[in-house]
Amino acid sequence: MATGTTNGQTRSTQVGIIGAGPAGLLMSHLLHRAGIDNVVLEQRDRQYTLDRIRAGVLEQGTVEFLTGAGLGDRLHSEALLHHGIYLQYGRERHRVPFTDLIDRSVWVYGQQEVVKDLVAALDDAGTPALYEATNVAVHDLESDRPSVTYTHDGGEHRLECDVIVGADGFHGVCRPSIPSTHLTTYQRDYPFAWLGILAKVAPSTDELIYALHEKGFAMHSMRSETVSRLYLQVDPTDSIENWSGERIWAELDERLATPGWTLAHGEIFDKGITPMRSFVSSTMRYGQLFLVGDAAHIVPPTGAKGLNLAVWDVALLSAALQEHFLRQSSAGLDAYSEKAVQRIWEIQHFSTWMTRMLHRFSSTPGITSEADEFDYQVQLGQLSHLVRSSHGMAHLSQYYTGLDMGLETGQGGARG
Ligand code: RFL
Ligand code: PHB
Repeated sequence: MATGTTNGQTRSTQVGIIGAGPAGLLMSHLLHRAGIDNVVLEQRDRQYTLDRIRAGVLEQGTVEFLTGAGLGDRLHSEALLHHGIYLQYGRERHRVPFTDLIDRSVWVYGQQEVVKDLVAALDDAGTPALYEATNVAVHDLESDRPSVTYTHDGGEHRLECDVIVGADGFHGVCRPSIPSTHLTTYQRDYPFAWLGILAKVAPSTDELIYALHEKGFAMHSMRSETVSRLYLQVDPTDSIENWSGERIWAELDERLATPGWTLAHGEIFDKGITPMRSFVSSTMRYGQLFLVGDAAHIVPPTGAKGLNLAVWDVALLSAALQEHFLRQSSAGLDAYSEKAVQRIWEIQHFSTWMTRMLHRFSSTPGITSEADEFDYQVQLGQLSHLVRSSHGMAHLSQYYTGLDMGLETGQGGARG
C-alpha cells in the first residue's frame, strides 16, 4: 500500500476525502481495504461526529454491503430486524408486510452506530480521520493533481491528491466549488419540518408506525428495546423551546392514537427540529472531484433513504476508484455520475411519494384552505386504496427495503 507522505506542510495521497460522516468514513474504509491510500479531513471534532443523531433504518442491501465490507459484527448483534411497517390514518393501523410480500426486510440501527463502527474500523487500521481541519478548500479540480488546503493545529496545510471525494454533506465546500456553468441544482423545500425526540422508554410498537393525522404526520420509530425515537410534523418556523416534554407527548398521543393502544412515555433526552428538503445536483463529478451522499442530494426523511443512498454512492464510487487505481481503467469513474444521478431520481420519487401521502400540506402556514382540505381527503383515499392493494403494498415494500444495488460488479444492473 502506498502511504501518505508529509513534506513540510504538504502531504500527498491517492484520494483526499472531505467529511467524516458515514459517506466519507465508509469511502476511506473501503479504499484502505483495497490498498488505496487516502486521507479524511473533517471540520468538526471527533466526539461531535459520533454524537450526531440522524437516520435509523438500513435497507437489506445496505446491511449486506456493510457486512461484506467487514462492518457487520455489532450490526448483526444489535440491530433490530423488521419485516414490515405500519401505515396509520383515520385512527386505524394497517401493516405493510415486506417479508410476506417480497421476501425482504430492513434493519433498525442508528446512523450513530454505523459511524461508531466505521470510526472503530479506521482506528483499527491505524488510519483515523483528521478532525478539526478548518478552512478546507479544493483546488485545480480540472488537473490530474488536484489539492486540498486546510488549517489544522494553527498551521496551513496542503494535501495533494489524484482524486478528491466530496463527502462533506449538504452545507460542505465541494459542491459549491463546481463552476455554476457545469452544474444545475434542483430543490424543493417543504412547508413543514420534523420535530424528533429520543426517549428512554421501551417502544410501544414492534415495527415503525407512519401516521397521517388531521393535525399532521407522526411517526414512532426506535433505537433499541429501551430507547424510542418519535417524530412530529411541525411548522418549519417553530422553535424547539416551544415544545415541552409534556406538549410533545400530548401531541404524539393524539396523532398516534388507535382504539385500545397506548403510547408509553419516558424521559426525553434529545429533541430537535429539522427542516425538510429535496435537493439534487445534476452532476456528481467535476474533473477529479467526485461527490457522494448529502453533498450531492437530500431526500426528505419520510422514505428513510438518505443514509442508504450515501452508502450506495460510496459503494459505486469505491468500485470505480479500485478499477482506476488497481486496474488502470477509468470506465467506472466515467460512468459514475450518470448512474448515481439516475438512481437518485428514482429514490426522490419514492421519498416525495411517501412525503406527499403522509403529511398535511398547507399552502399558507397555519391556515388550512379548501384546496388543502381537498388534498387531505385525496391522501386518505390514496392510503385506503394502498392498504387494500397487495400490488400497492409490494411496490412500497420494494422501494422501502431497497432497490437491488446491483453492486457485485460495481456496475449497477438489474433492479429488484
Ligand atoms: P453528513 O452525515 O452530513 O456528513 C458530512 C460530514 O462532512 C463534514 N463537513 C466538512 N468537513 C470538512 N470541511 C468542510 N467544509 C465540511 N463541511 C461539512 C460534516 O461535519 C460531516 O461530518 O453526510 P453523509 O456522510 O453524506 O451522510 C448522509 C446522511 O447523514 C443523511 O443522508 C441521513 O442522515 C438522512 N436521514 C436518513 N437516512 C436514512 O437512510 N434512513 C433514515 O431513517 C434517515 N432518517 C435522516 C433521517 C436525516 C434526518 N435529518 C436530521 C436530516 C432522519 C432525520 C431527522
Ligand atoms: C428514525 O428512526 O430516525 C427514522 C426511521 C424512519 C424514517 C426516518 C427516521 O423514515
